[in-house]
Amino acid sequence: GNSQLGATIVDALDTLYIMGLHDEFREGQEWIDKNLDFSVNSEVSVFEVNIRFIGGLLAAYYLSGQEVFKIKAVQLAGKLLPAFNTPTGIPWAMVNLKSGVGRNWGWASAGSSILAEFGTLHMEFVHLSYLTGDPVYYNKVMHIRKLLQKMDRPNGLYPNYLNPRTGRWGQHHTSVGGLGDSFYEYLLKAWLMSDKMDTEARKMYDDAIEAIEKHLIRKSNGGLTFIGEWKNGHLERKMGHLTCFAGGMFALGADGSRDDKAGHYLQLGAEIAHTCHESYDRTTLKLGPEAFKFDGGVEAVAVRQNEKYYILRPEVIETYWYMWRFTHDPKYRQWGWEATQAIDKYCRVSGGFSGVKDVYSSSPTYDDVQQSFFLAETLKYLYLLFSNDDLLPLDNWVFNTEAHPLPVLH
Ligand code: DMJ
Repeated sequence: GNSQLGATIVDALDTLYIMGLHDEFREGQEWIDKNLDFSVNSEVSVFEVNIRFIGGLLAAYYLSGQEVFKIKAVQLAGKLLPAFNTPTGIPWAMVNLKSGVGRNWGWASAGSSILAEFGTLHMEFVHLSYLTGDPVYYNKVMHIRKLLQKMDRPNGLYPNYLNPRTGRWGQHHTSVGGLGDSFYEYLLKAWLMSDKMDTEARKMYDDAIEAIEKHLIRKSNGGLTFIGEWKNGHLERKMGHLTCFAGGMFALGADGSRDDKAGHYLQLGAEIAHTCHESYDRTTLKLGPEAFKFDGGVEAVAVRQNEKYYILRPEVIETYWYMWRFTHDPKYRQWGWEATQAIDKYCRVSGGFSGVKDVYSSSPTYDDVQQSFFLAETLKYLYLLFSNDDLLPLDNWVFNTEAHPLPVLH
């Protein structure tokens, strides 16, 4: 949005808390108490506000017990509710926080909402209903789920686009990276967060992953397992940095998988982690590109200039951390340390950290942006990778897609 909403402060709060930086945490809390105000005439992304602000505030509340975070999260959620006023109940991508008017991105297929956006509200909204006793949030996300369950899926795959007016799919594109990613993640995490009671979510996850494995996951000539993008019946042999989170997801979902294929999914997670590590290792800066190909002799390397950037994204480190938790193979700490050193060497600037425009260039230029997920996710996952397993054990905590830990609801 165009307002000063303090995304970095909110997104970083729980990282500060987990790292024991309590003075900085208190400063953040004070700022939020005095300045965080959602009655602004600003159009925001429902998804981004949910995962970064509501997720960040809820995690800060659960970790610290400070009421102000809960109050602000609930106020903000109220401002997002008008986005659900569509003919189908599938929310608009954007909403004006003051007027409540919603709309979709101009670039999305046939006026559609995006799967990874309307499908990444479940964890936070279930917690909002739990904390307030008001079922309105729960009902909104369960309505989305029911609607999705009723729809036909081409080849068993969920397309990235769904029109909120007609309830019909847009283009038949499927991705485990951008536009699709966290929808699959939240199916699995809805089950985990419910203490494994929400078996409907687990079934949807298992069905989706089976179709993805069949149609999107391949091995390159050089033996690298990759997840491609499905475009109208054709597989594009390209994988995004965003897709690399799936290694961790497969490992997290291994336990409880259908037909007891736990070993298979842990192995798949390890293969994705390896491929994503290769995408880092094959660059000059040892930082991964935004997207990389497996085509015509090219393996795990970006081809187009506009896919060579690294914007401090967390997904590869996230997967290293999950793989570390489940296997304790020291290579994951080694790979995490390589990434840490590269970030410190090439992304550190006087005012913080910056994205770089070309990971294959020995003299990189900066994009001059420190994304809020750098503090929320990248540094948190690195910190956890080098911490003991009893810091936020996965039996008790489920991380939202922005790495904000929410407790399992027993
Ligand atoms: C984050 O905001 C979240 O992880 C989201 O699910 C995907 N993109 C960014 C980080 O790359």
